Amino acid sequence: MVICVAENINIMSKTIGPAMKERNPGPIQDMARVLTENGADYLDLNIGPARKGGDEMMDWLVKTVQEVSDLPLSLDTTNLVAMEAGLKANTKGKPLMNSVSLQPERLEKGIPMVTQYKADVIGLLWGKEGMPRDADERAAMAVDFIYQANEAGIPTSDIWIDPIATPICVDANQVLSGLEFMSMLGEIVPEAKSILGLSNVSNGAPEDLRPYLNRTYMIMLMKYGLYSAIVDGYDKELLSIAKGERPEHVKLVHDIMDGNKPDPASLDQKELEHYKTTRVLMGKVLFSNSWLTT
Ligand code: THG
Repeated sequence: MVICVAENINIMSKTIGPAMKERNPGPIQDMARVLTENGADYLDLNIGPARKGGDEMMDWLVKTVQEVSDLPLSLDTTNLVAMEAGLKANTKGKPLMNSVSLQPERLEKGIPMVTQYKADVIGLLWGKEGMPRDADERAAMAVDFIYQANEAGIPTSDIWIDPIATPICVDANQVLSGLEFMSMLGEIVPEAKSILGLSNVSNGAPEDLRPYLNRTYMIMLMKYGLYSAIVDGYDKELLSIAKGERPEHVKLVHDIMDGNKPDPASLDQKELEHYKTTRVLMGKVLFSNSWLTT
């Protein structure tokens, strides 16, 4: 089972963005209802950087969503004033702070909020020098984050480490490095939780093909105990996989990762899609927008 954080309530969306700015609850509450029905475990409320008035926006958004859904919330903003407003407005379950990075000023302000509001926190592996370059750097940063959070009294089980997923069309090596990191985290700090934005991986790929990358990558990460993922809450197939309802596809992908090559002629359409996508994500086949058809 993978905990699913629905990413759809975000300011970049063509319908939700204007509704947030106009404080129009209708489209947001409609979406929150559907995501809840679809089986999301958390709702991510993403207001972006929201430099001005982010606190008012987050306060309004939390209250608006809580009127129609009992799901716990993931408060997604880099503006810590807006983050605190969301934490104050929250009345449903334990909120998830998305996120606190390793940048010193963010840690300094973000960490005390975690304990004050009894929240969970996403430890975003982004430091002084930006993004980690490989799995070893990610592991070192994860240990550093957990150590500093523990020092402040936050138990490791409240920390969800996010190694930051990058688009496969930008750098296929980073996709592999995310997998390698996930296997390392389970060995170094088994009590720490993990989270990853799956849609980042397919960013830039044709819209109708993105779900294939998201789903197969999630299955690959599940091999190493992925705890949660930020997902498209309208992708019902992906939610089914996360809930453990596609064991045969999970087994197929994990077998391929173990080096067992299935006979492509024996696979049905869906299995073939997983097979081809696994090979692309493993770096065995170069990614191109026609990876499913060639
Ligand atoms: N880690 C953490 N938080 C995150 C991310 C992460 N928050 C933001 C992002 N990554 C996850 N959220 C989204 C939200 C939308 C999309 C991708 C990731 C997306 N939207 C479509 C697009 O841009 O084409 C459609 C937008 C719409 O709704 O109209 O792809 O990695 N901790």
